[in-house]
Amino acid sequence: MNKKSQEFPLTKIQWLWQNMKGMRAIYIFGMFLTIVYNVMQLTVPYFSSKLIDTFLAGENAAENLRTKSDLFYKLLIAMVGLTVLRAIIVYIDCMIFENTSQHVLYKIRNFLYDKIQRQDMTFYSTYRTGDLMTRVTGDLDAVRHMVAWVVRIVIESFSLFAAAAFFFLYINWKMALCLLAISPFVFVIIYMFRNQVAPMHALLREKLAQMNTFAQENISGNRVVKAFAREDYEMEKFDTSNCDYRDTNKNTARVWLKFYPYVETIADLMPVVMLLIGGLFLMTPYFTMGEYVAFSGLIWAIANPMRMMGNIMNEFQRFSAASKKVMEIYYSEPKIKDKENAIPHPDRFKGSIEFKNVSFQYEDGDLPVLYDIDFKVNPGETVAIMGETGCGKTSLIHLIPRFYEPTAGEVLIDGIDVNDYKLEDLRKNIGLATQDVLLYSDTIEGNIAYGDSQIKPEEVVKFARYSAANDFIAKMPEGYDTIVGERGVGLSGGQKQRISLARALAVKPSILILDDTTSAVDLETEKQIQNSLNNLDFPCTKVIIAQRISTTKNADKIIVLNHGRITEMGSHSELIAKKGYYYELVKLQTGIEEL
Ligand code: DGT
Ligand code: MG
Repeated sequence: MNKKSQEFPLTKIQWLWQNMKGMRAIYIFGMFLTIVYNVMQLTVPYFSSKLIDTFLAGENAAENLRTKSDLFYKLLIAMVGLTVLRAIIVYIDCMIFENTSQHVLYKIRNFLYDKIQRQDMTFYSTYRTGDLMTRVTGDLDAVRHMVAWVVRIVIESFSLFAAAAFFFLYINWKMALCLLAISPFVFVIIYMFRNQVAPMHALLREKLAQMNTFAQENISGNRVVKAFAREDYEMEKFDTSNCDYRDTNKNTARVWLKFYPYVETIADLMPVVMLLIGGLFLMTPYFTMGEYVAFSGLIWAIANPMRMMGNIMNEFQRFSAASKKVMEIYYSEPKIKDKENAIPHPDRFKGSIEFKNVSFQYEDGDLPVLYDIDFKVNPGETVAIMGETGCGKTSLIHLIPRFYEPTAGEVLIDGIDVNDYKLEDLRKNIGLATQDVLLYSDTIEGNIAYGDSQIKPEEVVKFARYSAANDFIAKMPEGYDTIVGERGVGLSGGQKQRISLARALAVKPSILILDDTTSAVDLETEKQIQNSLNNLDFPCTKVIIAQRISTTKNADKIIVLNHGRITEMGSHSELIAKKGYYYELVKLQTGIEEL
């Protein structure tokens, strides 16, 4: 996957709109209310201008106050009433925006989580956990902020500006034009600001992801840090990253500081122009005192939106940088997915496995790790894979559940290419205990029952017995209800391996794959496990990676890998007769000089 040059089918705003499905009508209504309450802001100055001209400063003010006192009170009540009504509308409007934004946030976050869940291994080696976490938290919050706040403020600013401009033009167009002539300068400044601040937001976002990645890796790897007493070093590393983030934040703020005085000056020019030109106009009959009051009472409605422009642009750029990161995941497609014409296979597999001239190379690797692998395992048989570290054992077995696809050749199960199965059908038939055991922070029972939530407690115990885990679990104070920590903290390596084996067995797989699963258990326990594996109460083909002869010698077929190639294959006695790597290994492990 090339995450740099990804193109999205929709623009950022279109994408946001698409995710508002179901909330669009109410959101538009919210926008309408924003316009309404902003236009209503102008009513107070309108009424005050009427009051002043009729009852306070006009020619017949005293006369009017006496004869039309009811109008005076009506105007006053209207002013108060409108203010209260406006407050109610603002409240409803905020609720609509906030609600919609939470709805969008919820929807996108679930979608992203689902996307991430369904990704293939390459995805997980491309993106770091801290970076992914930043995308579903910080970045997504910037998207929410866009829906909840930025859009409202944009509409607020524009409607206020437009309404004030119309109102000014309506009461006195000459004065209005003098004031409005200043505003275009702001747009030029904001445009220049945008160009400078956009890359800063992209950078800021990268720094945050970097810092989160540091923190995440450090917290999950804290045992290593402690073992090497590297706390100070890690603190220093984090401090550098934290400083970097702080400085980038400061620099981003500084960009605005550079432009801010100009915008502020232009906004502040408004009252000056008002005083100067308004004052001159007042001496002519074209401009009344009431009009002057209306203008100066509303001058902020022109000046404030100008001031807000910088803020809005800043938020837009933040949204732009963040939404790009979110959309990258939103539109990412796993390479390994169901083929269009994948064959549904609801029945249990028989369990034959065949590798036909399989070669494999990791996408980011320089050389193939498997060459021309060719072997067959019949249903119910056990195949053992041996070979020195790094020879490709794990890579080989990862081709069976289609974690990766071979670069050449094919892997068949029951005579059908694994690529032709539906992933769910394929994987549901495979029980895998991986080399690095990962348990969830859940009860031991929950961990064993992970692959089959319908499983009965007796069965959990049965599979724990099969994997020789029942004894130590039963000795724990809370038995199967003992909560294991994140990644299985609180258990020994061998205990974790046995729980992971029980978990693999609990799905009663047609194919059981064990990647070095008994490497950390003692020989006695291992023997016990071997015994149960030979007497499972369901048909099962077993693929076992191990270094110990004791684990592999009873297998129907032993495969020895060397630098990604099969160098020896056969039963224990056949391989001994061959006097190759296996023979040497047996000698080494048993201590017998001659076999
Ligand atoms: P082990 O577990 O230490 O006994 O070693 P194996 O035999 O399980 O080795 P394996 O299959 O994990 O690795 C074979 C080679 O492939 C080795 O040179 C490392 C490389 N390799 C493993 N995983 C990846 C990966 O995700 N990406 C890349 N580029 N190379 C990998
Ligand atoms: Mg391995």
